[in-house]
Amino acid sequence: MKGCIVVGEQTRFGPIPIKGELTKTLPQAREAGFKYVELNIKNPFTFKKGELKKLLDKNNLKAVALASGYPYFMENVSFTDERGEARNIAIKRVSEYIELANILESQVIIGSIRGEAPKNIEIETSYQRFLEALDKCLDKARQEGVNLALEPVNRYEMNLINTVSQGLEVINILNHPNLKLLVDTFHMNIEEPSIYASIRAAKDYITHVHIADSNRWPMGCGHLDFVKIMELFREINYTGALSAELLPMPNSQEAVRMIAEFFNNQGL
Ligand code: LER
Ligand code: MN
Repeated sequence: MKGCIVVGEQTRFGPIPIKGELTKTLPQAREAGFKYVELNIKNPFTFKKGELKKLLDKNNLKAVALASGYPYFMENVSFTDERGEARNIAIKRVSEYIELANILESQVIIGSIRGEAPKNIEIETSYQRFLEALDKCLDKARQEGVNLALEPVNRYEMNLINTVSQGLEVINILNHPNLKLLVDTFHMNIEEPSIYASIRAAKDYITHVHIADSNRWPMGCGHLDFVKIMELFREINYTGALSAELLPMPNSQEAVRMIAEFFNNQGL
């Protein structure tokens, strides 16, 4: 397993322990001892093609995953938007993240980009629009040799794909080799009857993990049992990243210190 930390540009998306310009935050992650990062970047091509890879290499960092939620937060487009044109823009943006993931040998997270299914129409219509958009992105993902990591997100943030079993259902319907699952301990704590049973059920599909305590603070600050959770990840032979996507609480510096300490104690 790989200990990883989310690094991102300034945005209203909260659970990013290290926020700011990547030219400053990537050296910060390296100095804190990290080798793996997940990137939350506004525009996949803020940096010219290849430049971001150079910046990562210079800092001895590997980007194991790219978030793709910005087009939803910044441009108000998503896979479930009622406007066909807005759905097409969302697909185009995700395709750009996929191109960047190809350059970085990374994967792309499908989380917030699915949007909030509009309340005034049947949820089934939104679900079909989501499936159709995701399927188009999967065509691109196959061409680029990149995996997409579908993330169930708790009901208070999104109204589509809240549970691990709903995520597995999408994987089953689309049946595509490039579609995998991301499990987030914070969301699972809210939605799953048993975090352990859900991880076990999804074990063949998990390609990435978001790790945070029950209150989305660093591990050890809430009431999740990380002894049991870590034992289980080892038992199922999970070899991917545990990516700390959590609030910079009580402050960014202290959060980064606690995350690094947690991974060190785990021998990661
Ligand atoms: C949102 O809470 C979250 O967990 C993100 O990873 C969604 O992309
Ligand atoms: Mn997450």
